[in-house]
Amino acid sequence: MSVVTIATTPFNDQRPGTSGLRKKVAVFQQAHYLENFVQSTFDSLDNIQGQTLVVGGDGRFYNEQAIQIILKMAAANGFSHAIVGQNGLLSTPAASCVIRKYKAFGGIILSASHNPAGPNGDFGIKYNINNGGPAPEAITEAIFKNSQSITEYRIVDESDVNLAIIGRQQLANMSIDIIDPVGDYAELMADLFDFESIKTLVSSQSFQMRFDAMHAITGPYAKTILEDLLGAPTGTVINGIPLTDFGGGHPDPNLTYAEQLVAEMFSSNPPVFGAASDGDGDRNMILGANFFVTPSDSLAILAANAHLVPAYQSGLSGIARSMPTSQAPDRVAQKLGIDCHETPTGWKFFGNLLDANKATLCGEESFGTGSNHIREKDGLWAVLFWLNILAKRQLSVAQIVELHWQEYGRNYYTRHDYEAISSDIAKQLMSDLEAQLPSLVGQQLAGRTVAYADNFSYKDPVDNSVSSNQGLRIGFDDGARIVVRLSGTGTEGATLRVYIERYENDKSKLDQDTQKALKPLIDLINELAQITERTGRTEPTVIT
Ligand code: G16
Repeated sequence: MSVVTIATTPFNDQRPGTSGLRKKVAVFQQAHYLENFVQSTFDSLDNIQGQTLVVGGDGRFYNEQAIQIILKMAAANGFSHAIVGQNGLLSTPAASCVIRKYKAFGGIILSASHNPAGPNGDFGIKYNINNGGPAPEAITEAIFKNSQSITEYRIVDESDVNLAIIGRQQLANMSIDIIDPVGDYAELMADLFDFESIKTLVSSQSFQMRFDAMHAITGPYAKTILEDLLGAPTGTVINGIPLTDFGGGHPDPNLTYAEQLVAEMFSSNPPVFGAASDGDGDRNMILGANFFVTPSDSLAILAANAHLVPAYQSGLSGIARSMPTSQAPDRVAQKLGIDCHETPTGWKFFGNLLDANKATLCGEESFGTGSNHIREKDGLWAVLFWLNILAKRQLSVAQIVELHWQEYGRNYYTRHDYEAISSDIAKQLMSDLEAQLPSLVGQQLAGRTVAYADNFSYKDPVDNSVSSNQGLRIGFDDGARIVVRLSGTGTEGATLRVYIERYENDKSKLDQDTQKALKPLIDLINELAQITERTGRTEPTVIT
């Protein structure tokens, strides 16, 4: 076999963030940059000889070139088999599904999620373990450590693989199966949900829906599942052709970036159901006619209605949410008599809970929801879950949410993002705010008493590992909370995220404007952290 060993030197910026390594494309295109990270990843894994690796990505610029390099390095490092999505495509949830279904050793997913793509955009890479989920911190830290001392990498000197043709090929000692990226995933969805009821719903004259794939990976998945298998009319899926630059857009399914869908759903004659997914297909946004469902409420509502879905009708073992996600799911868990686990931001923290059957449903405020069917969050899964509920309850999205608030009370919730601010200013803001925290406890602020103020630390109940420094929290005696943290997924300067929530159970006060309902808390954190003075920003870049 034609293995070549290439001498290299370390790059100092290869520590994976919230979800893998994300950098500008130009950074990845530097000589040896991708290779160093891939070799550091393989070196952090034991016993890869003779194993199967799944490889695929969201189709963004540089996806195919990166896959050719990764396959040649996988062959040189001893993998005997690779499974690759046709044309290098696999959504993140589909990659998780394929890793689990074919009992692969792990997978490499190429994506920078919702970050813009193209030659001047972002690229990303992450390693997933054999449960189909993102590598835990012990592995990501080992990768980083290896990347700091790497001196060489191994690659086979062979011609490129033909990624376009489904079937088996050989690359040195490694066989490669190029698979249909959609098939296994669509089969799994059909196992989980009541497709017959959804078919009846989506084909009825009174039901119109729109799914915005934002020119990213979910186009082919949504077309196959929603239009071909479930019979939704052609045209239900918009922006359905994946483009290497996502059409110049920002495929982040939120009220700011999913402009076309939002305009239609808030028009005078809107469809009754709208949804969007992101670059790699793991996020979702759910809309009704003139109605936005916050991701935190969505998780709570899925949990409260899970008995209507075949896969979950026998009950949930627990729920898990990230710390900054609102406490709406906690109320459902309490009613169901199950635990609601609170983890740091990052889907990787749910893996152990799902594997140990301590949680069935998981979710994050960052437009991610998922379950134990795979080990990634899953955009289309959430859409199908909502369709299944709508089909069974025969109510509108707004009615379902409002009835939920009537029963459980409402957690008013918002996130304010200040993107691309100076890293130094952001770090100083965080450390100055953290220094104030001890003195806040017991104080009366924004009309309520501070019950606790700390930097969140998480002890995994399965392996007892501890992750500290996971976000600053100010909690009040009435359950209101303010959380401040820096994003771990940006590639330009720092992104400050401020999360604000308060609970309301007065039935006459459940339909207030969110920003107004939270104004005293928004003003408070702006003052405590001196956001405008320090960043020069008078408004957040994105409000969700
Ligand atoms: C990733 C992670 C999520 C996280 C989100 C935001 O999502 O998988 O768990 O909530 O980033 O993280 P941060 O607040 O650190 O930017 P995705 O969809 O970008 O892969």
